[in-house]
Amino acid sequence: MRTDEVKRMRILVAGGDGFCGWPTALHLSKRGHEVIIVDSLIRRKWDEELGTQSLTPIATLEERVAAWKELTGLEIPIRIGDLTNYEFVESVFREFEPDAIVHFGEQRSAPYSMIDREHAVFTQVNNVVGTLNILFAIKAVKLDCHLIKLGTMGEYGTPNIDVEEGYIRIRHKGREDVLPYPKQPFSFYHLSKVHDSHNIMFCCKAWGIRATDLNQGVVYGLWTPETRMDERLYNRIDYDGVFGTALNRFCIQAAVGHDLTVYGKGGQTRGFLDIRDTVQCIELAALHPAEPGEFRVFNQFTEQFSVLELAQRVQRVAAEMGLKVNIAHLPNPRVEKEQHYYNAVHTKLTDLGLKPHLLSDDLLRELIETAQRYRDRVDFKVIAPTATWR
Ligand code: NAD
Ligand code: USQ
Repeated sequence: MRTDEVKRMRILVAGGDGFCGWPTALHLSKRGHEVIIVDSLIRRKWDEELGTQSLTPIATLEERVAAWKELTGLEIPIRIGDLTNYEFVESVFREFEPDAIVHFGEQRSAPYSMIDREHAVFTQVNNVVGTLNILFAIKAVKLDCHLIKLGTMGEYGTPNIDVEEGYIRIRHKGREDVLPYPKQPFSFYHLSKVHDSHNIMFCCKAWGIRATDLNQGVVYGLWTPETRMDERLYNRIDYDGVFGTALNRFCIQAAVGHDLTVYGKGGQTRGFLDIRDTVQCIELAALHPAEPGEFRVFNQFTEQFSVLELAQRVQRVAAEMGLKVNIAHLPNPRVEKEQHYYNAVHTKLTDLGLKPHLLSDDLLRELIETAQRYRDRVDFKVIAPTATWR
């Protein structure tokens, strides 16, 4: 589809101040959609709680959207509020009447959810109640609004058979059915996504809601064409032991001379994707909505890697840049398989037209260079993992 042929939609981006939500909101706005951001700004408070900050300096949400307007003439209204407050969610729905809601607005760190009972309960209440409120607001205000929900590949765990896209055909005692793929999530956070999936599936069946569950892999990278336009549009990138994710952490560690923190053997294999593909996938899902009553599941990642493979690749690229980097095998703070079979299907987004940005040495080099530029903002004390699963 050419840019000038794109259907203009009203899209509500919940969690639009976060790592995936901010670049997505800008991309959708640039592509001509009418975008509104809803966020409670709680992610910025978790940084304060954990004594950390984004590697890159980030402007306030108000400064971000003002800069966007100044640079492009495009307006992105913002509404600050908590998705667990139903009156707030319904009022935003009544005001904006979205064609689609992209729901990024959850607590997304597995380690954060494993800190203690309080953080586990908070994560599940925040995520499950927020999603339920969105489902009820869709039912009350605009039943044909397409819910595009960020799920996670971690809902499936690492079974010893191929992971299918949401559903699996099972033959049992001479009968056959297509059933939701079995879930073996890795943490209380990943469990919250499973609970969400079940609630959404039920509402699709009961009320005829249309929904797409995007089981996203680990996102890496930082820059999109829009976020690099101006310092006030910079995206956040996490490197700490609670919110930082594997590949981004390794690049930042390489830049500041910290050993690469591989947990255990490092054979843990996951699906990964570039942040530029996250924004592309969201737009593809929005332009091709699920049918009324359909609970559609896409596996949103582009390549599989083991953690050790990624650490070795970062080590090689860093060496080419003249940086000597060691790989440390830390005792694994998590309970997970460190060597296992993994093969996950991911064809549905490609069928819709996804043109993936596969992992390149150039991207790793650029991430390492970005981290070198902001090395003064890196606090070595927050790099080690602190939350344990046991
Ligand atoms: P993030 O923490 O950077 O952003 C989430 C945003 O949601 C934050 O701005 C936060 O303030 C907001 N938020 C959280 N709870 C809220 C609430 N109750 N009300 C209003 N706003 C709330 O996370 P991210 O990395 O951008 O992830 C976005 C989504 O994508 C999450 O649902 C996450 O589970 C999913 N996801 C992320 C990754 C990844 O690697 N980052 C991978 C797979 C899936
Ligand atoms: N790991 C290391 N060293 C590190 C960090 C992580 O070895 O320094 C390992 C972990 O043990 C795990 C794997 O790398 O085996 C992935 O961990 P991660 O922290 O990069 O990602 P994860 O906890 O799975 O969570 C992230 C996002 C989450 C999203 C998920 C997608 O924070 O929101 O849902 O990726 S997925 O992994 O597909 O479930």
